[in-house]
Amino acid sequence: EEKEEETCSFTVPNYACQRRTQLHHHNPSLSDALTLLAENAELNEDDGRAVAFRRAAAVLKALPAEVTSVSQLKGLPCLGEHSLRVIKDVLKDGSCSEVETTKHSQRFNALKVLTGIFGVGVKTADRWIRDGIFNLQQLRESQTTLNRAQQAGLDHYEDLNQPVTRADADSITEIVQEAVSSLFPGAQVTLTGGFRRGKMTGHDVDFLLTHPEEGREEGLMDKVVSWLDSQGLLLYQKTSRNSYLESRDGPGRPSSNMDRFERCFAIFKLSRGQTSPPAGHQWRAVRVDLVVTPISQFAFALLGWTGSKLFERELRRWAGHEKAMSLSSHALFDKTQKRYLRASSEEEIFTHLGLSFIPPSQRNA
Ligand code: TTP
Ligand code: MN
Ligand code: MN
Ligand code: MN
Repeated sequence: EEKEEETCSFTVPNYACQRRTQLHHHNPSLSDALTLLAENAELNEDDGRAVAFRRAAAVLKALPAEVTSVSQLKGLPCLGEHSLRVIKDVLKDGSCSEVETTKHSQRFNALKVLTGIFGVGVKTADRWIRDGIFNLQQLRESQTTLNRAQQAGLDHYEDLNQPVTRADADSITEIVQEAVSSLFPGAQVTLTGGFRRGKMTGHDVDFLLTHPEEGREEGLMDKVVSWLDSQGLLLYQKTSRNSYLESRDGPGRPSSNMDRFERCFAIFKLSRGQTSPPAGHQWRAVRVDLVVTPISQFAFALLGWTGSKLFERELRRWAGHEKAMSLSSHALFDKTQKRYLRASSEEEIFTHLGLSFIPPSQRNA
């Protein structure tokens, strides 16, 4: 018989962008279980289900104490029937059969390995699986044609699936900083992504480049990339130019969360001294994202590129549903006033949105 537990119930606001979510929290086993199911849904292109699990995981990350009984969760937002069932199982048995089955399924593991190759998305991975390719060896032995990105991804698979450390990120920051300040005096380099949120490891290193005088950022990317290349620091790079002005959807109506800045997806070659390469190696490969923004859009780009991905999604949902505004990494449009709201800092954007400022280290939803 169940004894009436002493229930201290939690309260949590609805949107992740209203909450402070630290990297370390009290419910990792619950959030891990839900995150795995979210990942599986993403790998199967079930975005609705993926977001539902991500939101549920984020609520658990925001709780001020460890959950010991589902009764404590009564009234909390974003916890659907399915998520609650998973939580109940993990609380009772320490694991959930759906999670365990997924974790060990051939399809999940094949999708994980194949999409773990830089340049390979879920559609490609799914097609390969249907052709009987489940792992790297089978891919290498098959006659599959790879594009340049995928070939680089496969060549550097081991390195790129090793976590990038904070020391690596600092080392790359120095390199990029040196390149930018010698080529473009006055231009600024800002570390974004997970490292700006205080993560100790990441899958890549993300940078925003800008110049304090509007327009002076033009040409920055080409120069920096050419210099890096001439120094033998690039194993791969693909630069896309800024398509913001010509885009038909416009800043107020972004068609997706992909932005239109000039950007470079790169694979850096870090030598000993710049990193600790694996035993017996002289260097290691590291993924780096470089993004150039005009200073007028910098605050929006910084907010958009700091993440987490769920935090970003929730900011846009809040803007749209609660404020009749449209937020992108370029701008904030007020649909009621029919005008763009300017901002030169993240704090101003939160103010425009009617939200308390959440610092980067507390955006780990
Ligand atoms: P990521 O580098 O994918 O994620 P991360 O830095 O949070 O985590 P990791 O340690 O695994 O690298 O993306 C960083 C942020 O950039 C994320 O919030 C989403 C945002 N972003 C865009 O705004 N536009 C884009 O086109 C891409 C690819 C990312
Ligand atoms: Mn990143
Ligand atoms: Mn990532
Ligand atoms: Mn990135």
